[in-house]
Amino acid sequence: MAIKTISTQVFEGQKPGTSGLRKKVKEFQRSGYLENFVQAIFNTIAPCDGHTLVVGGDGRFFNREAIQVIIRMAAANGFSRLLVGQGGILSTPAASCIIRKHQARGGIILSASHNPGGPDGDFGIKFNGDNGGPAPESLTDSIYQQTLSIDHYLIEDAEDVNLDQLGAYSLAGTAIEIIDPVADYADLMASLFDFERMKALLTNGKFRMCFDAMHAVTGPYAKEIFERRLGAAEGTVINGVPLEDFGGGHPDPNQVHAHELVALLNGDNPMDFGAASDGDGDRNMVLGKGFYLNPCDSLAVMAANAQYIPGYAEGIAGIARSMPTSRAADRVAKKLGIHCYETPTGWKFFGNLLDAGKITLCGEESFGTGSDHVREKDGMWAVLFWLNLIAVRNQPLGEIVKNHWTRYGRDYFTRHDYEAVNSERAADMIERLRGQLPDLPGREFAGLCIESADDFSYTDPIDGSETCNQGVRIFFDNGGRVVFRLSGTGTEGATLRVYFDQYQNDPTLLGQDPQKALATLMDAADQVAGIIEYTGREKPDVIT
Ligand code: VG1
Ligand code: CO
Repeated sequence: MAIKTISTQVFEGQKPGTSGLRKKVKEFQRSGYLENFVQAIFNTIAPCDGHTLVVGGDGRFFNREAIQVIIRMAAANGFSRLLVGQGGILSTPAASCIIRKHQARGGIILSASHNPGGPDGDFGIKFNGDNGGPAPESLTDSIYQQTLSIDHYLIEDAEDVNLDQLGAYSLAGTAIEIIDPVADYADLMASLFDFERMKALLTNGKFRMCFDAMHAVTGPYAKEIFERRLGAAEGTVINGVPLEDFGGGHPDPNQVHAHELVALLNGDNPMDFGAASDGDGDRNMVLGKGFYLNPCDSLAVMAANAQYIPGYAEGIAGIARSMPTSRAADRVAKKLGIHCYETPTGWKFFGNLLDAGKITLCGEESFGTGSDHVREKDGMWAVLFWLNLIAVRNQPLGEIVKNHWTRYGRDYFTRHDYEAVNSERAADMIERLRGQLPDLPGREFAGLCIESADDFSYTDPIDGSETCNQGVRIFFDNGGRVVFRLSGTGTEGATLRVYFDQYQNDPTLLGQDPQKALATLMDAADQVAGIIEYTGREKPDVIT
């Protein structure tokens, strides 16, 4: 075996977005494309000598090939130890857990999350640091700079490693351990939640639940935790085998894509509790009997009830939410006398706050919730939190949330996505909005008057770093808010996201359909921004 130095040429556009580098599989299959990016990571975090690296992915098409390349490159770059999930599998939160538990230098996670997989689908790669969290912008910027000047990479000339066999191998002085992807993570969950109580609920012969793993990474985790450790009936986990193309589905846990699950929680004889996760296991959708739980409400209700959960029984230090997430959590923070931070979209912005102990819980409207137990959002964790809460409060999910609204009022929220729209037109729309910002206050649209408008920027309270242009926010005099931003995870054209939220505390108006409750705000948003005109679409592609 020998280290080979391979000459390479720069690929344009290897700039990480909201969550790592995401491109079409075809792009990643270009000779040297993956290698350049991986070498750029190693150059940025050098020296690698003597360090441990965690490697795994969501099991999508190209996962195994990519892992073999990364193993050989990591060995050539001097890592002393690699921890690789069996079968190439590691959910994003499990990777975060393993990095922390084994004091690794970091981890490489292969995933395009909820984006479709398969030969014509998407692939992605992200680097997480030694705290287990996504690389901050300063690091992703350095990695990108490296990709612009790279001219060679290092790779060990060696055979493929058997990813399916647990055990230890040695490759040119690097110890390669193929590890159980689930065990450390499941143990962490057992340390946070009251498994005994949850087991009693799941085996009482009355409570019925279903977990939809959407043929993505959470299948093995859900089977171990729900069916083995918590005693739920076999078959509780559906679509539980990770498939390279997610069974042709779209592993995005929302009501549109997890329709099989939604049907089980509605209609005749609905189940009591349902949940789904995404491609890499960091998102969650939680449903009660005939009840949809909005992720913004999920964060707020969790914060208000954290004392019921063993891992959080001593109280929470603070909360953070991404800017477009509704302000429901802010109300809970106020009542608890703790701070609620507002960060840009993307989990990487929570890392410093978590590391500094400023926050315990954090969340995003995009089906992401998590805590200081790892440094990623965590789908299974969120589902277990809810199950634990239901077991302790002995109330159905819908009732817990409705009680919360009665106490705090309800922040109606919805997000409209316009996918694969013309990139230039979408950019023009946002540019025009930015240009209008100073003139918007005082103007009226659809009968609502604008109070203030800005483009969100954030100064990290821990390291002082600044992040600008994170979304146009428009605040109306009725308390409503509309946010416009372009996605940083899409791979085709542009995806425009429009977020609406509005507070309501009239007890007779807490049970409306959000699409109706927010209808006037939607009219106003279209009038201000010209959504229909710029996108050429009459209505959004996805509503969450
Ligand atoms: C989206 C979500 C964002 C989330 C990100 C990564 O980003 O809006 O809240 O953090 O995906 O989640 P964007 O830039 O497309 O809006 V995941 O589960 O795809 O890693
Ligand atoms: Co994800």
